[in-house]
Amino acid sequence: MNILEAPFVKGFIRMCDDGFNQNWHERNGGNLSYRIREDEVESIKEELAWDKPWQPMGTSVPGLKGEYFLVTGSGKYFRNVALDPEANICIVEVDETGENYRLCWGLVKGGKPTSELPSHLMNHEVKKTASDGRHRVIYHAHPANLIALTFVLPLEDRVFTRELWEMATECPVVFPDGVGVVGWMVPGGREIAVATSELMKKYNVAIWAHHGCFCSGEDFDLTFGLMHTVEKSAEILVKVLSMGSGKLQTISPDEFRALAVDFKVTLPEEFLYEK
Ligand code: 2HA
Ligand code: ZN
Repeated sequence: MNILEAPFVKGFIRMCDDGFNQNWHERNGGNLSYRIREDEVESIKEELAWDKPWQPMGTSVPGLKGEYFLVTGSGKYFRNVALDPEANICIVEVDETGENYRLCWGLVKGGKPTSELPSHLMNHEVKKTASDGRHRVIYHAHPANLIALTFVLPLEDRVFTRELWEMATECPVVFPDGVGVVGWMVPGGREIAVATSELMKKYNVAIWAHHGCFCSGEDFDLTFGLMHTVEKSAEILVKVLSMGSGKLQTISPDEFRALAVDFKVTLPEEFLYEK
């Protein structure tokens, strides 16, 4: 099969376009990765090449040995992915030690996989285990309202989770585990990857203070939808805070508990504290 005709590649490209159209990907901001299923790798095998050298990935992910990933390129623009996928995205294979990768397809005009490869792969490794293999998508974006909140809310999981839940009734249903927050750190390296993947053991959403957000999910719809829901909620909170009078009413802890029963989700009590 032509790689560009493969449904997972089409879904990946559409998600890049959707993210750009949300204004989450200025310039080269953000990155996306997909852990390719074995049958999907099989379906495009004629178009892959294994002649490129192995390169150190800057971290170790033994849980992903032998896996293939579709990822955006470092310095590439989401805006250009749909116009010229072969030049802006790539497929990489992880070696048997889980410490090196090689380029098997794409980036035909040169380049490397995303600068956030360590965070993507460490998140994939954690999520593969935590979800019994179901999670395949890791998405990093720069949504403005969520970033704005990291300047005015305490950088605590319990505060971000509760405030975002209160802003839209669907939120606790869409992210019942809550959201994690990483304080400001230098992006692109192993240290921020370790901190993020630690949060991903518990959450599907990790916010990077003054930078952006990582989401994990089973497929493109769920992962894009998660980012979209979190950012919509952040937008409402920014509006509420901007109106100046504060909240006159909101959703109470007991109302969240009632919602959890009807929608069959478990909401951890740590987020239902009295204020
Ligand atoms: O430029 O978003 O975090 C890509 C990024 C780095
Ligand atoms: Zn970023």
